[in-house]
Amino acid sequence: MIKLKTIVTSALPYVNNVPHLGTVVCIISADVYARYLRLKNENVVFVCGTDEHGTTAEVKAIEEGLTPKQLVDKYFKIHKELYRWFNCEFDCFGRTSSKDNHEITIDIFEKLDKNGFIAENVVEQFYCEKCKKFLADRFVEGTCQKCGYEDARGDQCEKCGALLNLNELKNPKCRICGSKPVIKETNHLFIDLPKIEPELKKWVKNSNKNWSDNAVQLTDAWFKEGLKQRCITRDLEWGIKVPKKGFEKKVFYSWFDAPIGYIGITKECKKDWHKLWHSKDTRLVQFMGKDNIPFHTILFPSFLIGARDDYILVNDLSVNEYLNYETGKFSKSRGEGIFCDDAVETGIKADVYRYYILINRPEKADSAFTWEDFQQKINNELVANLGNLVNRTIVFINRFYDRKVPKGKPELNPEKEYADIEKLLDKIQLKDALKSIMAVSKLGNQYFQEKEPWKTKDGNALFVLANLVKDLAILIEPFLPDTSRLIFRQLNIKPLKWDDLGKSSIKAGHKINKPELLFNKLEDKQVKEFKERFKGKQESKEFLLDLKAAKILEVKDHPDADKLYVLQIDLGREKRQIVAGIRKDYKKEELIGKNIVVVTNLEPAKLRGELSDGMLLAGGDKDRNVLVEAPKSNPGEQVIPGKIKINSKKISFDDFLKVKLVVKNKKVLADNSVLKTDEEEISCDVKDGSRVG
Ligand code: B3M
Ligand code: ZN
Repeated sequence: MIKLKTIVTSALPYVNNVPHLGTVVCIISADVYARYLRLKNENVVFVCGTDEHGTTAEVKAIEEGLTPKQLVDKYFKIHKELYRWFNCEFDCFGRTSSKDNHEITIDIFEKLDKNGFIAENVVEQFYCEKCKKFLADRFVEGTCQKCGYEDARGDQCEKCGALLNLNELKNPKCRICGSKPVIKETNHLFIDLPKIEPELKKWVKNSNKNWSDNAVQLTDAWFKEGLKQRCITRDLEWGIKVPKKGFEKKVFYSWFDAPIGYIGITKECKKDWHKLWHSKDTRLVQFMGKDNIPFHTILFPSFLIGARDDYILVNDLSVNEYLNYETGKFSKSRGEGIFCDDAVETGIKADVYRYYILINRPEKADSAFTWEDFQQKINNELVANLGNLVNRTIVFINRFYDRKVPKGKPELNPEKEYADIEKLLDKIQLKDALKSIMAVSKLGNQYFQEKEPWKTKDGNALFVLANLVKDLAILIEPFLPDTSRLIFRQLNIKPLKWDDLGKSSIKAGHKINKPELLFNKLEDKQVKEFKERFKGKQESKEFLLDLKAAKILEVKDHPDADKLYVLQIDLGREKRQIVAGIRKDYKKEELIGKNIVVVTNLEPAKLRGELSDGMLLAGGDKDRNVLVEAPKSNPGEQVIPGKIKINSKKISFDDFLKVKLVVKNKKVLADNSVLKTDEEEISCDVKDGSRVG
């Protein structure tokens, strides 16, 4: 008999930020399910990774002064490490920017094209004449005509949610250079969904699927509206180049190569990837957040159907709603909410976060992380129920029976409960399954109260309880893997499998280990402290200056001013000319090749006829200006004081003067925080208290 294989995927997170707790809901859910299948000795490949293309990465790269490649490398590492901390056990964790994914994306595109499912259309688009490029989605900003919000992006207004057409964005501005773009025509490629629609509809109707309600409803709604052609190309540099004549300057829309990334990532790590993705004995189970539904039920299946290459299509689809923070949304720029790196720093165990996320798993509606609720769930459920049962069972066998499990006969027979939990897990109803497991633990505690072994030293009861604790260690493994290991260690047996549920695996005379606490209570004091720590800067004071590290490339004397130099500098993504009054302080040769710090968002000005597009920072002694230097930082790297939001809009010189930059212990401070890049703290070799400007 051929054994069924299951590919479990979790939506690939964008890789432009540190993930927050809401981001891991989907990944942890997929992890629970994959672990459950492994526990049943099923053949499973759990695939996840990072979604690295698209405007989000390119825009963030500009903000951080990195190239897109540097940016995704940086965040890929962060994501990977954090998910490992959360005990997510991937079989493959890869990246959509990998060579394998490039190849498969191009292959699927060429097949779609050959089969007549790619259309070419002319569209109107913003074009920046200064940057000489078409501005994709987030590269244009302006005022939303619908609600008046001033920071709306080219494709969508974040405030009112409206999808914006070109003419609905007032005062459009190029996000790179700030100038006003023009509207120009350009050709784009579209996937011809109306042509694939009949086959797609048939598949949706006929195949045997287990989709959550929200997925079924949304997909129906799309069909009711009627499918339209959708653009799959973008004018960006970062992405998978479109292999078609006339489109050399374009890349694929990230939602084209991202779902194909599941296949690309499998190829990165599994030799038999092709068979896995083509065999009728493979079941595909996909986890995602609600905004990803149509990409997984309409678009991705259409790419695969249209390629006519016998790829498997999704069977089960599990969609979660959002997890918010306290009364609002997580926001890194406001410092609001608990992000995954913060979670690590709290010293609270990964399993405890997993428990909270899963017992509150937003399945039918959004839910919110609140510290009070977190505390309650830890103290009343983990500590008082599961932790307590395991602990007192181990303690009393240690105390009364010299660690040896006493003789006994099974008495509690929770077979029905176990069967129900299995059914729930098979249907991917993770929250209910976890609740039922906690109910089994509660049953154990009630039994304990009835038998009173602390008084009676009832050996039979302790035998029964030891085996129940063993069952709980099995049941809880997919949800709380560290806890499961810790229970098995105290029982002094190897981790068991799903099949061992209900068996009296722990025999009389077996010697167990000493007790260890599974969970710690969360105290009021801690709750107060964490709430304060993660409440965010509500007034959201942003740092006015956009400071970047820069390398001096060229120095010339100013033709009309004997105190000034005209410098050409490298800012990573761009070169600029600035004028600086440091001629009496430095020789030209001393300056060339130096890494300095430059204010990059000043309005450009002419100084005695020479353009100065930025200003270098120097600290002032009475008789000498000393450059602020960043020797270890790459040109273009952002220089910031602490964890603060950067303003990228242009400012006037008067605005600049509002920011107080001073030197203390040879370090440059803004608002009492040391300026830094990822590489170093910024210093200036002048005496304490000197102003920098
Ligand atoms: N990166 C969207 C998101 O993180 C997107 C998912 C891709 S799954 C192929 O919400
Ligand atoms: Zn521009």
